[in-house]
Amino acid sequence: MERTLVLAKPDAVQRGLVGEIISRLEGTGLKLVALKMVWMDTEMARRHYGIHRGKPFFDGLVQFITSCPLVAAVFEGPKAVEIARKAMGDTDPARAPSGTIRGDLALDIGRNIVHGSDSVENAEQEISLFFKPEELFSYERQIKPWIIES
Ligand code: IDP
Ligand code: MG
Repeated sequence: MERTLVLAKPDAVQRGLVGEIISRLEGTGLKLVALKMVWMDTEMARRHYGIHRGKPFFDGLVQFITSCPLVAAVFEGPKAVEIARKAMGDTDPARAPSGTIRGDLALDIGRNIVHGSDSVENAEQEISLFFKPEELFSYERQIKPWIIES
């Protein structure tokens, strides 16, 4: 089953929006399989955002993401990567539609409150950066047939 990494970023922690972010993603029907608070260090941040190294916003992004603890979660389900990113909306909150997390709760691309993996491959790498295998839970939900047809 597909998994994706979700981060309620330091701005979400500061603004008291962690519960709302997790709640909106739970509401999609995706299954929460891991959750913890993490204070990223510079090395971890540079690894997580390695693809953006050299871009003008990179140093500010690393500074921001390490400035305060964040909350990391793993959600699981069919098309988890795509479903979670759709719930978050575009990277720039100004372009994110109403009804999405960023569209409703953020204003600035540099303070867009949430991260979601952008591919299944990247999700696997990102999850392994944040979580040990034993921190990912495997369990059944009785409600599953009411959320997933087969
Ligand atoms: P994503 O978070 O929607 O996947 P990416 O393009 O991967 O977007 O960028 C990673 C993060 O870098 C964004 O979520 C945002 O926090 C930050 N970022 C991206 N572009 C800019 C920018 O132009 N200015 C400031 N921060 C940016
Ligand atoms: Mg990205």
